[in-house]
Amino acid sequence: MVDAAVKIADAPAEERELTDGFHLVIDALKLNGIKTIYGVPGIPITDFGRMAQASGIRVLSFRHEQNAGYAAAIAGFLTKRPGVCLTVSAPGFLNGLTALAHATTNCFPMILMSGSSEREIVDLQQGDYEEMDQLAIAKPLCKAAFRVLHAADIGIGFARAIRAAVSGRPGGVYLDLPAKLFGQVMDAEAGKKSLVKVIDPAPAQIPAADAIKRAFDVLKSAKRPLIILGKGAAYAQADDAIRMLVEKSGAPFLPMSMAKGLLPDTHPQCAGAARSTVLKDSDVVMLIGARLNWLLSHGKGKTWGDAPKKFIQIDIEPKEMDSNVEIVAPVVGDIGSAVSALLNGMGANWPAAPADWVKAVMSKREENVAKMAPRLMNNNSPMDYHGALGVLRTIVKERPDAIFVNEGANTLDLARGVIDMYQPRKRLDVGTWGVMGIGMGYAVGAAIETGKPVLAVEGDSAFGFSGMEIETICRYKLPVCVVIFNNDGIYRGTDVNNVGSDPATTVFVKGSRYDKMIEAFGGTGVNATSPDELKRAVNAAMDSGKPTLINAVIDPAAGSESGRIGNLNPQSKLAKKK
Ligand SMILES: Cc1ncc(C[n+]2csc(CCOP(=O)(O)OP(=O)(O)O)c2C)c(N)n1
Ligand SMILES: [Mg+2]
Repeated sequence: MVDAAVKIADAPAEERELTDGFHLVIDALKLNGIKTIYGVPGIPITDFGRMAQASGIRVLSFRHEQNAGYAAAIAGFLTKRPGVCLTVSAPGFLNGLTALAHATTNCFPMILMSGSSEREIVDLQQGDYEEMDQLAIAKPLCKAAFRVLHAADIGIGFARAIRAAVSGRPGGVYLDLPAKLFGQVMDAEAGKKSLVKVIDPAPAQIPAADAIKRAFDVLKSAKRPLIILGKGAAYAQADDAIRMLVEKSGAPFLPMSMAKGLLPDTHPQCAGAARSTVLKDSDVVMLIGARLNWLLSHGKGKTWGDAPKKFIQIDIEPKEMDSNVEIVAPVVGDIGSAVSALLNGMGANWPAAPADWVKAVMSKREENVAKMAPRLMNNNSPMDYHGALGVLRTIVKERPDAIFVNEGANTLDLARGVIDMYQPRKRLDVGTWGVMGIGMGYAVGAAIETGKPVLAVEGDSAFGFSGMEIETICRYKLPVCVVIFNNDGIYRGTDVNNVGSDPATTVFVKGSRYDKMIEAFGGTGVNATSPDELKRAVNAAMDSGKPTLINAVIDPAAGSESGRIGNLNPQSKLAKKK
């Protein structure tokens, strides 16, 4: 029987049991194992949220849909099931849409489920409450978009949405739920039959045998092999097979940001601290769930050196191949299946990567690590990035289980380099777009989905995009410790506007005390001015599991423009005005 079936007072004599759109949506979600919804209530989905909560689904209410959307997006990454975001029509939908586009760009499965206004009025553009043709607007920004007009189609609508989100290359799906749908009544038995439990939503995609052989031949020919792990490899949850493949190959590996920890950054083959060397000097590069986009300089140019390269690429999406440079050994398939096929084929006598190459990479790595070490031990006050990150690095080492959320410019780039990760899917950050604003949404999503403590290290600008969600964190009593690297601004807090009295465009109120914000909601606020203070405060927060916000005072002059990617800023050829 449908859980939520009701007997309606004016039912015909035989007292048919009835259900409606509200309950069918709930039943469709539950049938498919979706246990959590992230959203913001309002017309026409307030009652739906209440009923979903009453039915046992966890419904987390945010202060802004974008943050709920980011929580859903990261839930998708962490669980391989679509994270669900629920919004009201027009403005709520638009607020959630950025996160849906972000999920699609990052290949995270997510469903944005928005209430919408009366179709007849919207389509005639007669000015309905929150009128907007949401389906048309969502379509180009996600993997698939559907609208359900009839209660009897809810089952199929959700089946299509779930399958579209998780199968093949995962991504965002929009599901348009008009207000009228929720109240539509139908026979409970027919309603139950109309629901679909999606069977094998993300079927394995086995790579072709000749593609695997081609990959072997190329890999075998390598004198200086390199394996690059992308967040697709982390998503795949094929951790053991990936580790075995890397170890069997003996090749240095380079983890992209969110693939850090798939193998520990301290692993003897990790080339994270010798990135420029391995990119330049390698001759065969095997990409596993990593794309040759801007983050890898499109696989060409100065970063990649002059020596010819051969690329092997493992990706589920055939269109990814040759997107930037020629891929001599494309392996199209899901990462788990592809890596297993490679591993099986390698057999017992696979020759390890040439020792001189591995040694050269490792000595470069040691040199770079040694160069960095003293900077991480300084106890300056105000802190510089390295002093602050030095203590956080130790804390993460001691608490490898915790989720590490990270955004900002310098705060991001330097933390990525300094902080070693030890377990898969523990580092969550700005992703493909380098977007600011994921912080608190990711923190909530990660805490809810994993039950693990979260340490979010945020630039003061980055934090501002989602800062109001510290109320959400306090309300749900989540074990989240937010550390704000407060350097009084975007990149630096030292810019001066020489014309007029307005502050420069990149600076904020000097000496802001972000820690006081969380106290308004009953959380713990700490102002930390030295690495020692920071260490004490973070350890106390992680031990207590209580919502905490630490204002880490960073020297406003310490950062650099745009962190590590200042080269992407266009330059004016005209002389700067005095
Ligand atoms: C949505 C969005 N808006 C704007 C930007 C441009 N942007 C890149 S980094 C950044 C903030 C950097 O400052 P902060 O977070 O304080 O880090 P810091 O470099 O100061 O450590 C901004 C606004 C962006 N990446 N995403
Ligand atoms: Mg800053």
